[in-house]
Amino acid sequence: MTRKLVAGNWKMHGTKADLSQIAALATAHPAPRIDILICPPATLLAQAAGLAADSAVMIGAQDCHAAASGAHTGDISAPMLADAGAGAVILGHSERREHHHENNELVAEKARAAHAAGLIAVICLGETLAQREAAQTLEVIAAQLHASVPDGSTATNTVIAYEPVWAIGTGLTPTDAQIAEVHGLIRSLLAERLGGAAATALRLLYGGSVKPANAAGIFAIADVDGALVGGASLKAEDFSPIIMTLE
Ligand code: G2H
Repeated sequence: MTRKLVAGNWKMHGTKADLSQIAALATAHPAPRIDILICPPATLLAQAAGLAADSAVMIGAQDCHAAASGAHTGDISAPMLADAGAGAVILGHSERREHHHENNELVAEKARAAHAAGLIAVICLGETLAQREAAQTLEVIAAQLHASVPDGSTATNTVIAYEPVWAIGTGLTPTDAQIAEVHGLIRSLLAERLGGAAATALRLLYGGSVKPANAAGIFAIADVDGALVGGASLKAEDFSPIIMTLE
């Protein structure tokens, strides 16, 4: 059976003092039965990776450029992230789609770059509240999946995170049925694209206001293989109970 994955997205939070949270997680979960990923800001990547080396905690990044190198002031490439010790990179998060105008095609290019650098691409999909209210959720997710996930994606190099935009950082979560419906759609579309075995093995995470109090319920939903956690990943005392729900 595929190992579940609990991933933490620190977003633009954290300074060197917060590296102690990663050390605490590594100590608290020396041999977890699931995979644990923490994605701190790029400034902390190398130090975090050094701290987490020889532990069960994988370190990842929150974005990468699609090119391997070049005149791109302020950007960081996938090979640079790998060089800093990252094993994964979050791509197409709704905050980047909205505030950095990233579209599906750019997300796919970045995912190709991540794969080429040996990184796991954690590709985010999600509908806005307006799209859900207009009953467009399934078509939006299908279109995002089709165009954001590049050929060459496998269960080993790719994770899909379903994050309804209206549930991010708001405290709102969809109903179990709403999550199951979207995850089921993603699984069946992946089966058409990659074949049944790969689609079954590829991890589908739910993200959006996951916290210790709702984690067990979310993990019990069909086709949910873990979570992408924002606010509740910043402190080991919050993140650890979410991990323990699956251990
Ligand atoms: C969604 C999630 C992590 P939060 O963005 O990617 O954040 O758990 O704070 O809603």
